[in-house]
Amino acid sequence: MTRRDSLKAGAAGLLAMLPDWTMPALADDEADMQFTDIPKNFKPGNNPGSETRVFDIRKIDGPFVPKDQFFALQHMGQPEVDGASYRLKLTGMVSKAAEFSLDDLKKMHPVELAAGYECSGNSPRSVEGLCSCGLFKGVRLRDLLKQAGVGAKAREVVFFGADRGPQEIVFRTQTFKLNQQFGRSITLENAMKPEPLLAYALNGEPLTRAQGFPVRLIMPGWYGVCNVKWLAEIHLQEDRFLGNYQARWYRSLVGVNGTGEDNDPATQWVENEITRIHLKSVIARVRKKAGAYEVLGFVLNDGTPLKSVEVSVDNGPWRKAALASTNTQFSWKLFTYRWEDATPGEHTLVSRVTDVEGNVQPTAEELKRKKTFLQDNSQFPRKVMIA
Ligand SMILES: Nc1nc2c(c(=O)[nH]1)N[C@H]1C(S)=C(S)[C@@H](COP(=O)(O)O)O[C@H]1N2
Ligand SMILES: [Mo]
Repeated sequence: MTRRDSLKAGAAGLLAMLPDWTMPALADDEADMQFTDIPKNFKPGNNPGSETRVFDIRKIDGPFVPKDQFFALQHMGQPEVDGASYRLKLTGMVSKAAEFSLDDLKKMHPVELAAGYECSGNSPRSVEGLCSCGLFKGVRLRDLLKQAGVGAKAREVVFFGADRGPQEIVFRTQTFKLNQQFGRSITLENAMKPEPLLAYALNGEPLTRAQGFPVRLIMPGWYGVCNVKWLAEIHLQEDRFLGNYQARWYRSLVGVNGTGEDNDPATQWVENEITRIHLKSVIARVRKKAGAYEVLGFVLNDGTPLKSVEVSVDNGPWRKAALASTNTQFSWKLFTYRWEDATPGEHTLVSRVTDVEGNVQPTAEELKRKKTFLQDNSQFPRKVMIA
């Protein structure tokens, strides 16, 4: 099932979401205000018959999303991998081909890292629910590579999942449909940075099957597709890897310069890989609290420090939101805005984030030059009813 098919299956109304989602208890004078912009067919949570799980961002309750609410997405189903016989293979341009059992990995120096990420297809269409933040534990990718010894010619590190299925391979006028493993790659330079993690635990527990048991890659600050689940093999090579989910299915097509019209000779059409998360903020919840309304949201980005998050009410001036003290470089960054003068009725709220390098979250209008729907980091105006 493709990601879009599974979203469609969810939208088709495969029964209701499971009712056992824990809601944090609210104090007597607290209440969550209703969003009036949520599509009627929006079904977060576990939909029977679908392995896709959309996180309900109204339920954010702290820095980490519990494992049974953590969003889940994959292209070819969730393979069941046996932890006892599991071996992570290192192949290609390594000094010596190596295999690591789960115990081997757990004996190596462990690292804990908070990582928030989203699917590059996350957007208002799914009420921005294809994202989560968790505390991952594992070993540094570079520790493993150093242990195996990187060959002098190696430039590219390819990650294969245990999941496989038919993939379309287009060559000029021919289309082949062949059985392929899920694969993604990064450069050796990125692989040797301290961040990439081979994770075996989330929020203090072993990964679940949905999360890529027993081991997955976590690329902090990168889009979800880079975080290869059910990691089976790491292959080192000299040339670029051009697998379907690296080079074709996941890419952006954006017009730069000129007018951006299809036939404008001054516009260049640029195709890029999907790698680092584009700066985004989202309003997730509005809660009546202590005589005012608390607007809560999150930011996802590539780890660049933030300059500001601002909120505008009914097209009014931008006002500064406060960033939570629990935020870390690669976590999602929670923010709150204290809305003092809310009046009964429907209002439009929107947030905008700016980082220290001067990147500003664009409006939907400003993103119109992107032909492909991936990397929609546009400002998301929310409609909320103050009771
Ligand atoms: N092996 C494998 N890893 C995968 C995928 C996949 O289909 N197979 N899907 C990717 C995509 S598109 C996303 S958005 C993330 C989702 O991560 P999550 O399930 O932990 O939320 O997993 C990525 N890792
Ligand atoms: Mo994705």
